[in-house]
Amino acid sequence: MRACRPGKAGRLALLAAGLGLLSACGLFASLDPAPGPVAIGPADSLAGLEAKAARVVPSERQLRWQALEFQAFIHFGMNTFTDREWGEGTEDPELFNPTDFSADQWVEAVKAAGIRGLIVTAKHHDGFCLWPSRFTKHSVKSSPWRGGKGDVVGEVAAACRKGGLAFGVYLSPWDRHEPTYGDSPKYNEHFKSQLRELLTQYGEISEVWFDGACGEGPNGKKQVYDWPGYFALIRELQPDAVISIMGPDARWIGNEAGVTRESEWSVIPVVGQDDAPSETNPGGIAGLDAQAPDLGSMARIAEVAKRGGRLLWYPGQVDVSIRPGWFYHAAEDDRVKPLDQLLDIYYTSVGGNAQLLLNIPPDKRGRIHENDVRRLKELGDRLRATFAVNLAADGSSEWSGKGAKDAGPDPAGPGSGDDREIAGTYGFDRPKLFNVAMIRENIRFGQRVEAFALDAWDGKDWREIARGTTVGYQKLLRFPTVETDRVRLRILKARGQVSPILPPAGFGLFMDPSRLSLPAR
Ligand code: FUL
Repeated sequence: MRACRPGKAGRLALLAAGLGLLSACGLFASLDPAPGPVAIGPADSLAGLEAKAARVVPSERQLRWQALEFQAFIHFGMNTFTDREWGEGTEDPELFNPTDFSADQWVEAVKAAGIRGLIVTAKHHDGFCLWPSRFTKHSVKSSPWRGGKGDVVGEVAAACRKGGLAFGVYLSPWDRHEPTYGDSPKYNEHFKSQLRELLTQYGEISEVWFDGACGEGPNGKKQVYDWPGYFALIRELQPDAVISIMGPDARWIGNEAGVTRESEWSVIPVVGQDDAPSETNPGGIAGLDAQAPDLGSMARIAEVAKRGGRLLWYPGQVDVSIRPGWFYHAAEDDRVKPLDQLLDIYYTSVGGNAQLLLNIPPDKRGRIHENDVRRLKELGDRLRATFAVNLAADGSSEWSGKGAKDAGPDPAGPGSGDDREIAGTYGFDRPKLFNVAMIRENIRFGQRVEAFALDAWDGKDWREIARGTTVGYQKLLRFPTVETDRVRLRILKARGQVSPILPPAGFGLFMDPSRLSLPAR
């Protein structure tokens, strides 16, 4: 077996520079990667649509966001003290009084799980602000906590910075306290003023999370949100911040149970040309049903093309709580999700081309409860034990078949057409024992794999140990323990070329020691 040392980064840089020059001359314009939307319409053939889908790539801010992989969601606020999930907006600020608040304890607890970012509910639907906003009295400044001088958002931002976590804010557009809510222009100004405070007073904000929930009934208040105005303000003040859910950068996975699709696509077709979110269909921008079972197959792309629309890079985020509720309830202290369930969620989200946003609600002390702290540490210990050593890192690898060159931004060419099976073979000088595999596409060049299979050499023949559909940012596979000195990854179906998937960054084999006893198949 031949050792493969492709010097990939350098070659890709040259390739990208070359294509840049060619496209500047107009020669390669149609093959450029497209960080923005790509229009699709009824005139596009299936092959044309496939080539377009292969060109769609993430923005730099989406790339950074995806690499966070696993973030903490922190629901903390008035509901923590009233034992509710949705406040009415009439709660007395006197009730907000954490007795032993520690943002450093939150950061330490979530870092133990391997979490890389944190998003705090700066304002939930009840309108109570965790920072001393100048635009309402309904905030920490009217509470007894720290004599009305406290600022939860400020302390959490500082603790995240100190602890090396990305810091994001959840700001509920629906506000049950604010009197201007429903007087659309006035509330929009109010909301933008609050956004401006959050975006200018707390350093770098990595993500702004806009919740789509609104419980106003048919006789309730009707607020027409100025989404373009909100987005423009965020882009102006924090250009690197990802706008999630009711925003253009990351979509809701479609449920709050931690479930991803078998085929999770980041290249998503949406009907129409409007980035503003749909209020009748919360969870993403207009033209997308975030809960639909199929968001990105070629059949779905063709269906949207018939009506006219766009292809977007719009990756999924999985928000799920470690307990039944989003906010802390003492009655749920014994209902922290078991480790195995959290691991399943981790493997299917972080390992299923999505980002995991795990909610951990601090208690009335303002600390993460001991039971949750313990579970987070167990989760982190297990992940660290599994992923400490990439067993494929010291092997040799060979990438063969029609796509056996860096695909770059060109989706056509070798590897395209009907016969496009390509394979990577990874060999080791001695047998390895493993039960987890990692596969990654280089998403800078888009998401292209539609089906793959993983084989192990049993001494006489190849034996399939796993198969799947999409890969995207990362696919993690679990299977009974295998011992072999050779594995093979076959790409069975792809939208054009696929860059070689090489260890250690693109391909990995790992051993989860707690599952060592599972028999080899
Ligand atoms: C929902 C909200 O209504 C819940 O209270 C929670 O914040 C969840 C993350 O989103 O839409």
